Amino acid sequence: MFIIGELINGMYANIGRAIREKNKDEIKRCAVAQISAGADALDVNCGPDSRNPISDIQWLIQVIQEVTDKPLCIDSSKPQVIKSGLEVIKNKVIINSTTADLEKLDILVPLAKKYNAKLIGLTISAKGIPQNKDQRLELAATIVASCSEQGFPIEDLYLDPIVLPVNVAQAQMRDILEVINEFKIISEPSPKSIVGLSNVSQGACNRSLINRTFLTMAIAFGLDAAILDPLDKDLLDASITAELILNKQIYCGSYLEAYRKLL
Ligand code: THG
Repeated sequence: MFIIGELINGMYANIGRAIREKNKDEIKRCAVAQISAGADALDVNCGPDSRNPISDIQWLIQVIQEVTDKPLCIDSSKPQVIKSGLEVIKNKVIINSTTADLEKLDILVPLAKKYNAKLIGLTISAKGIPQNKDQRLELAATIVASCSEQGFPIEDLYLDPIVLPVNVAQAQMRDILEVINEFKIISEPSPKSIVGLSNVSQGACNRSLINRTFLTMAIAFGLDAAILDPLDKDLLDASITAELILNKQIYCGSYLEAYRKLL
């Protein structure tokens, strides 16, 4: 499982404040803590309240690059913000994200090619969030087709079914899990899959339990990557154990410690 730490997001009060006050230490602490806990990459999102996302994203990326050379996942719905982030990137990069809208695909796929970036494609369009599996697959196919036409390598594309909160979209959870598996048969080579895990428990109680149960199930359906809270130790333990059960890790008495040493 490729783990992208979600905590550098202006949606969190401490990060929102650090961005406003240009408090580098708070951002650096958050970056190092997530990587020490096992994150393979870090999501970077200015949050909905940033008044200057174009300069804030550059500041965040530059500060984070002072403490790590892990890949950064530039998270914005605005292509200009992603473009601005790419201008200062030194680490490997994941573009988060394009939708299935052609206006976005025509800007973001060439940018991903230019910067040798991986690309996250949300199965969503200007028409809104799909309500069933067929609509999700149709949008996924649109994204895959655009990437192929523009010569972007499909194995660098991560399709995201958009995880909805279980307390408002309970009836869609099974579709979301099943489509993760079905993304793989859209093309050869297969696109990869990713979810924003914490969405599933927004507004619910027992958040950590809901997150790790969903993650375990999604791993069984072939999930490749997740944006999640790497400081949730039970969550990472569940992820490692799910991979053990699927025979992706070798069992030994202290497999959790052994696997963590490899992180
Ligand atoms: N797919 C992709 N990218 C994404 C998402 C996705 N990026 C953003 C988001 N979804 C993933 N990141 C988060 C980060 C935090 C939370 C959920 C998803 C979260 N935050 C608390 C809340 O809203 O309750 C905030 C708590 C606080 O304020 O302290 O749950 O799906 N590609």
